[in-house]
Amino acid sequence: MATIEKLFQPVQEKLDDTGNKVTVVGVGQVGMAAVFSMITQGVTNNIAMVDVMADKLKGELMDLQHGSAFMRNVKIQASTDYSISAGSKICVVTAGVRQREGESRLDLVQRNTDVLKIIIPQLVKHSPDTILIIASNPVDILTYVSWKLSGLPKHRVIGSGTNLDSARFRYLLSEKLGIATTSCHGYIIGEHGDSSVPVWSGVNIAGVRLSDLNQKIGSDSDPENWKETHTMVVKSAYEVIKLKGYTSWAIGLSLSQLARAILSNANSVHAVSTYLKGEHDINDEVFLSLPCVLGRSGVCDVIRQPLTQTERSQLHQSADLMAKVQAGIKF
Ligand code: 6V0
Repeated sequence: MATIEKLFQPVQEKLDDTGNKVTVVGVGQVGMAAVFSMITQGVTNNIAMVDVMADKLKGELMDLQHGSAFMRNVKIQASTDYSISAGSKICVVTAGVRQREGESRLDLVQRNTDVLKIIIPQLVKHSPDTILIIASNPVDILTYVSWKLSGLPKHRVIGSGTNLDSARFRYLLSEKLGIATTSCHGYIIGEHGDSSVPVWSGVNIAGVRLSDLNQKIGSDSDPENWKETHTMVVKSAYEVIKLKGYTSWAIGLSLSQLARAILSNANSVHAVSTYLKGEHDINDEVFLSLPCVLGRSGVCDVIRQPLTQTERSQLHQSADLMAKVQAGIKF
């Protein structure tokens, strides 16, 4: 009798499904930061990683598996073959080319659309019930592209959007005010990146709206120049890229937070890129960020956030830009 047979008295076949499987496509800086955040924060214990680089995949897989004893019973798989993604509740897409120093996110559109043409049909084929979370840039446009390519209902295709911008904003507010980031409430909506819109009218600490204390907050005529905080958010990705070559930890944590909201059916509110037609009188089929309620089925509600005239027109400008860029995409 073999050792294994001596050890086990079989009772029934083990099930493969943990109920919380997540596939991450792209094991670059962003993908690996997302994987590491999700498995160390206990968001999932079943990760599949897909990339085109077989050696990199194997190296990352082995390195993570060697950490198994320090994790919570995580099953990790990696392959260039999408069949390992089968049965994923969430597929996070971080594959693609990233911004070079000085390159705008919009410059990446066609290059990354071509990458998605390969990836999205494979993911949907193996996990028809999945929810897609797109992180690849330009994220709002690529979320639209993924929605088109996937054929999934709009509530199941989500872009990481301004969840990261909002986190950066809250951190910078916290530095200015000397209190914890988690106690600074505020949302950046619209386009992830250069034309994002800070909703100053809603920024508050314990319900105290800063716009009630400073009516000019966020405007050019504000003598305290709070607008600078948002300018720093916009510049921050470029600065990090200049300093370390890429951004990873914050976006990895942001993706992990979104995955947790969905897998745990949290109904928590996050600024994510979602189908915008019909919201705030936007008539184009574009994806931009608004605060959304996220649960097991994806986006459940969009929060009807009151916007000032300026915030509204900034959102419309972004929507116009998205529609214009989308019109030039070759599918
Ligand atoms: P990276 O480190 O170059 O990793 C990209 C990975 O994608 C590599 O491992 C590639 O091999 C892989 N890849 C390329 N083509 C394919 C394909 N056809 N199939 C499978 N895998 C493929 O880039 P990094 O991880 O730094 O960035 C990835 C993407 O995330 C870029 O588009 C960034 O611009 C974007 N980011 C988005 C952020 C957000 O807030 N949404 C934040 C940071 C970066």
